Amino acid sequence: MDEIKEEILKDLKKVKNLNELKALRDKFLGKEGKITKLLSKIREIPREERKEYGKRVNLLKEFALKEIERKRKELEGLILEENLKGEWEDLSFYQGEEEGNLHPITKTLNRILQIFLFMNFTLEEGPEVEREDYNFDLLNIPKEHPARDMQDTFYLNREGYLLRTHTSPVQIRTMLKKRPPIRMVSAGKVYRRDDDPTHSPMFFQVEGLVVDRDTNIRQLKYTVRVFLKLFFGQEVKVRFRSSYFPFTEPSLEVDIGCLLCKGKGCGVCKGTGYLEVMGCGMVHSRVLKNCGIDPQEYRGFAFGLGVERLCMLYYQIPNIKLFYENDLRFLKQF
Ligand code: FA5
Repeated sequence: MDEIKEEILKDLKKVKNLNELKALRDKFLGKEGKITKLLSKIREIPREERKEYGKRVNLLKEFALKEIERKRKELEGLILEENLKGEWEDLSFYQGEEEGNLHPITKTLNRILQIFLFMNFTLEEGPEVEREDYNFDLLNIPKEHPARDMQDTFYLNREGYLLRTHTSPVQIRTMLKKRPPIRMVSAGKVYRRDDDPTHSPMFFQVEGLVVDRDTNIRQLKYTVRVFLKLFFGQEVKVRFRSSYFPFTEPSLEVDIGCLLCKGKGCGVCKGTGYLEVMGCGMVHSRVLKNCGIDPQEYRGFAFGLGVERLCMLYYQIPNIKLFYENDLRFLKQF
């Protein structure tokens, strides 16, 4: 029996496929198989040895079945592997007739962020469901400010929370979290109760903030100018006008020369030759203080722009609603 055991192991090593394995099984366990023969011999064994003999042959049979089964699994695994090699599929290979493309807002947002990352700004994130104090109070927006009115802001049922009306609360979050020098941009959706051809209840903004010891207004104007030239092209005209935001002092509004009439005056720029593209200013000392930054030691500048506005100007799109209708005739043009 020990010889048969060794023979099985030796034979199994030589088996290369399932047919050979079947032949091996027949050799030992088939009708005329070596183990089958041993089993049928049991009647010839003297009665007192029969029990021990039967036990040993059955153990041998179990051993043979187990080893054959192990080999079968091994061979099937190899076969599967072989088949898979032949059936390998390139999932990145696109066979459809139409390919998708990025939404014009996504494209514009990517371009804007690429420019700022190139200019060494880091990227920060903030939530769309925002705390009221981050969206208003810490930004020095007083309780009686019209932006805080129910007519302008989407408040949530949870006390003290709203849908952020701008990306400026990310300035607060960053200043509370990090110490200067800070040089960050943030992008995302914001919400207002606005609805007309150039205003949407949901739109995208990009926010920028720089805080350091020697930050000044010339750096702000330089940064904005460089960004707009990289975005619209070197020839674009940039103009700064004084303005008002509660969180910046002084505050500026930025206009670019109308891209349609080249500054001559047309319907789009309402005859002025210029189009407003963003707001900016030096961070108000009260905002720095609210975030635990000493305004005697540090100064900051910030800016905020509407992504739809830049996209509309860049691609000359007349109505903001076109972005959200998902009409393929529109989307396929980008
Ligand atoms: C702000 O939201 C300020 N937080 C920007 C800022 C940041 C100023 C940092 C100073 C320092 P404003 O409300 O003007 O400012 O909005 C900024 C831009 O968002 C606008 O120039 C406009 O392009 C865009 N925008 C405003 N409302 C809408 C709207 N309903 N739909 C589409 N775009 C809008």
